[in-house]
Amino acid sequence: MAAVQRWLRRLRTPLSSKAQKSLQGAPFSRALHAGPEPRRLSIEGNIAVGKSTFVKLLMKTYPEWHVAAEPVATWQNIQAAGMKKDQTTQCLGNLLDMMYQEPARWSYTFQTCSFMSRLKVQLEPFPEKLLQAQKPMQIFERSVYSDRYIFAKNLFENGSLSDVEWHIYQDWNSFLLREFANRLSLHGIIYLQAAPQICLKRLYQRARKEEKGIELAYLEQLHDQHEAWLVHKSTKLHFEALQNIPVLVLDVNDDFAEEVTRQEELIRKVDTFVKNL
Ligand code: UDP
Ligand code: D5M
Ligand code: MG
Repeated sequence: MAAVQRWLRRLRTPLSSKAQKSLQGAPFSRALHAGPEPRRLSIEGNIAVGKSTFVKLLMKTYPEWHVAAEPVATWQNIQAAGMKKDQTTQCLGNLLDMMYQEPARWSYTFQTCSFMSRLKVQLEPFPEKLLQAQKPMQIFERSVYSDRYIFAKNLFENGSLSDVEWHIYQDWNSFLLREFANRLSLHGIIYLQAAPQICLKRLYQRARKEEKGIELAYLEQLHDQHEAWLVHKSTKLHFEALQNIPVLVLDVNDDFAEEVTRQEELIRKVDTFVKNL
């Protein structure tokens, strides 16, 4: 009984303010990590421009870097909640397909899902190789910021999100981005830039079945959103930390997937860019 009372007393004793400060917002893995804080770099660009191909090239070049891949498979296969691990999982639907089939019905739902799934992937504990790295680097394949300032913004502007949905979205999105800023905000952005026609050609080549109805006009809208945010800097942003992030623009109109010389050229630019982050 005395032991239980001692334990309860200890639980009620407030932490020293120093201890509280050091724990606030610190993920478990970071609390154990004494080295430099990882730099967070997002790879941005239009649909099918070559982000996943480029991320593979980065991994080959910098195996010590850690990638948070875009969780497309999660969107293609929405699982019933509350299933135990050993139970056969039940697919409730392909939300990526549903959004492209009926944008006005599913775009808002898609934004909640894409945001949450990116958050989960990007907040995962750091793997050992990152904790050991001299200059740890986390690569995000797209970010919670492009969700908002490219896709959600565009879906609102083209009428797929209503005024009410856009307002509610921005409200929770701003709140959560502020809450998680110390683990999500970016130190740099690599923008893979190519003409929408080139992206459409690559999109057809990739032949993801959900995307077969995508038209050039949609890729042009997304291209303009990227240019406004990352090149002309005319997009209104709501987070101070997002205002002055260094952006490396890489022209990938020419094929790099199979071109070693082109890949070397791109990696040289990445190397210089990350040295200064
Ligand atoms: N691709 C290509 N040349 C390039 C880059 C990509 O032919 O220089 C092809 C790639 O093999 C794939 C398609 O374009 O079939 C889309 O690339 P990825 O999936 O990497 O694009 P993402 O949508 O991730 O940006
Ligand atoms: O594939 C990602 C696919 O998912 C592509 O069809 C765009 C779509 N996507 C990604 N994020 C969003 C948001 N936030 N809203 C709507 N659609 C989205 P990629 O490999 O990038 O071509
Ligand atoms: Mg991809």
